[in-house]
Amino acid sequence: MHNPCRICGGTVKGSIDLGRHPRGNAFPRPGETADEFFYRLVVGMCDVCTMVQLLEDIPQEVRYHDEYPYHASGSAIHRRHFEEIAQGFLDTELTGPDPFAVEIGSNDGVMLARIARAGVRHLGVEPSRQVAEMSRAKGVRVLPEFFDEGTAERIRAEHGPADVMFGANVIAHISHLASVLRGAALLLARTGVFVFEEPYLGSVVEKTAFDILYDEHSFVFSVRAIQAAAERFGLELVDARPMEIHGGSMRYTLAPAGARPVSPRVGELLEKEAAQGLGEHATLEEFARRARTVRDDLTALVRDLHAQGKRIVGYGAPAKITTVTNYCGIGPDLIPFVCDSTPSKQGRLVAGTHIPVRAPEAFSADHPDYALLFAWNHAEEIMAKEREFAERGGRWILYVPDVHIV
Ligand code: JHZ
Ligand code: ZN
Repeated sequence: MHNPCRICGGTVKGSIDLGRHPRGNAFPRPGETADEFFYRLVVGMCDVCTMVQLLEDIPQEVRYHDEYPYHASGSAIHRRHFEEIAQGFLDTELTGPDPFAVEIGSNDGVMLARIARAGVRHLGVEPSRQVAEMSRAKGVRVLPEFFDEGTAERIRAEHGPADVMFGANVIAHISHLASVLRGAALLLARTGVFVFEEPYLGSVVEKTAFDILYDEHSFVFSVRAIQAAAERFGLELVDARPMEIHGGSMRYTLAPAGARPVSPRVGELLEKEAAQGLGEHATLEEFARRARTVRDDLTALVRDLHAQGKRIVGYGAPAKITTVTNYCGIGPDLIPFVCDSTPSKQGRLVAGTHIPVRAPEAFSADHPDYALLFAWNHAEEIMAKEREFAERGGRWILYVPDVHIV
């Protein structure tokens, strides 16, 4: 399978083929599963600019609909993370006269609410109605649209240039990334910055975190690919910082070309990426082999425990659960339910495998023998919350970076 690169037009060769998958965040209601949408989950790298991308593209209106179920404020650690980002902007970039901040994909307003409380001019660009309403309730101003070049032009005409543009776990979702970068170049003040953080290819490869691959992640960014993409559209990568969040992310800072000094971190990270072989097809092919091993080990373990009469339930229903359960063929016969704290996911099913999602009380009311931790990036927070489970002899099953029991 080959495709033209969405950024530079080079050739993208499909190196990781995980087979047919439904949408990661579809979470259908029982009775809504008859005509589920499936696509072929194939990921590859551009042989010119090295951008890692999905080969098949699902229309954004299908993915980010009114009931988009992911809430960015769904974990205490995430809430703190986003409040710190907002405070950081208030202390540094938003100190001039009448500053203006724009967030792409502002979700439930977890970041912008802090900026709104400080009385700073801001605008969230968020097409999914339910989360947009949640942010309005926090005093956040929202434009219910998808961000692209045209939106950027209209925002600039109405509000003037932006001192800060921000996006978290959304920029890599936008298949028209070229238009977003053109839009950023249009909307940013000469002294402004475009900061975004997204799951990092280096961490995904290092941890064999194949479950980060699903329909929403049109791209998996690296420092090298973002540097090249920025350059094409009159921007410059001036900083990159690794983050722990979401199992390993990178925060990129772009500025108008030549406007700011480039941090030495950029060069250091580029060297590290070269040493890790991130720009090579062979690295992705090796990743695909390791993903198959994880799949075989996890399936064997779950089947074996089930055959021994052990009760296993799932913990957390992140979008990732859709990839891992569909890829491994794990359904409600092996995992009768998965618990998740997000109200909009409860009472629904994991797409494709139809494992029911229930409230966390279903877990604590009747502890199983084993809990398969799908929200592995929240392990610390969840294990602390569910200490009693382990104290009573319950064991956690993890599959990142390999299958193990703790
Ligand atoms: P979590 C999200 O992916 C969505 P997901 C998105 N597509 C993206 O790009 C990536 O992030 C990077 C639950 N939970 O954060 C809440 C508990 O039940 O790993 C969530 O449903 N109890 C935008 O969906 C899920 O786990 C808890 O105590 O992979 C975690 O989802 C905690 C802490 C969480 O994101
Ligand atoms: Zn390319």
